[in-house]
Amino acid sequence: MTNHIGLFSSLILAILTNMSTAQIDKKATSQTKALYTNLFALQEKGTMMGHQDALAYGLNENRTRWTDANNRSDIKTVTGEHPAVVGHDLGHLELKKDKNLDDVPFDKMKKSIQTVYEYGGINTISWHPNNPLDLNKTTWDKVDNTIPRILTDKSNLKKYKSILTRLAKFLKTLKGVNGELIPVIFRPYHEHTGSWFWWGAGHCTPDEYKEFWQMTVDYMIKKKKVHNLIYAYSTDNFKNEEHYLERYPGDGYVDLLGFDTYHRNAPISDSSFVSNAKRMVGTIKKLGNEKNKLFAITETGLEKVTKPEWWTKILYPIIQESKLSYVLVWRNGRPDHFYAPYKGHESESDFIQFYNMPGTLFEKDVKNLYK
Ligand code: BMA
Repeated sequence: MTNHIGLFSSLILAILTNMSTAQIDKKATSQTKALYTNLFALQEKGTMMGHQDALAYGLNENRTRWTDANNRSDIKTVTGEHPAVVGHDLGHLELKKDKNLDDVPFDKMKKSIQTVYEYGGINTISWHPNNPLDLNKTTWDKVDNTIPRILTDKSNLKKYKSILTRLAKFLKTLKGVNGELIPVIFRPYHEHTGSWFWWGAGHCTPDEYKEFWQMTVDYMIKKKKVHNLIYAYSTDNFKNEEHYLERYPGDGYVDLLGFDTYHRNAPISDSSFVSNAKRMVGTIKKLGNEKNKLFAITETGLEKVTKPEWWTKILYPIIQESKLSYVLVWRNGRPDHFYAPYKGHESESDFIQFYNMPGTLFEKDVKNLYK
């Protein structure tokens, strides 16, 4: 009898330990661990709104760009609140440039990251790096076999690791007012089910992609001792669960399951976009529950938001009661390339309705995630 009880309690303990240590970086800082845990609780409250480069630049009412403001975001101008999640991109950090690939100075990016952290929001970082083996080639240069060449050749591996060293250095400079590291959802090598980046499906095998991801994460955590990251795996559109997991590096290497999906050819595609997105949300939700992982729509949007009711008629049905942690729309880069409303845009009032709908979370809904 005692033996049975002993066995039973050690089994329970094993399950609980496994659950509480599901976060892949066992040495994550206390704020990063708190964020990870609190994100699961927040799933019950709703889905956070995210916007790429929200505080870096945007569009004025007359459609000119603003770039020089402090504590401004187009979503705040429209609703009174910043988005709960703000995306940033580290492309060109590997080139030792002062500005990223979209002209955001890295110093300014750091300040935005601090601002978001201070108001209680979440920062997520993607990375569109040039080719590590030929830095003159952009992220979109479709060079085959970069990944196997890094994995199998010592001098190539060295080149790659020198870039990771730079990355680690940057991530370790992200600090709050008390000197603590700011947690970040890090989302490298995204949209890898497509072939438009050098790490894409057409340019390496699934095993190579997995090994590359694992090596990268191990290097960041074990060698560089970067402990403020939550790791997001994010495909592009996918056909089914098998396709989603084809290049999945394993539960020990991923904290959050995501995917990117863009609404193109509206309005003809409206209903197929919604049904496809719902199907994919269903898949990551199922996997998230099975694997005890967070899940989110890591990028989406309709360029120029050409459908004034996009927020309540297209996006809301996709995220409603989904338990998605967040949904992030892409950047307000130019008058012909923007994904969130700005003051005076024709989808503005619909966005305000979306903001007021149950379960959409903005700046003021995300307090105390780091404790
Ligand atoms: C793309 C476009 C590009 C940009 C890139 C990285 O979707 O917005 O203009 O350079 O993302 O942010």
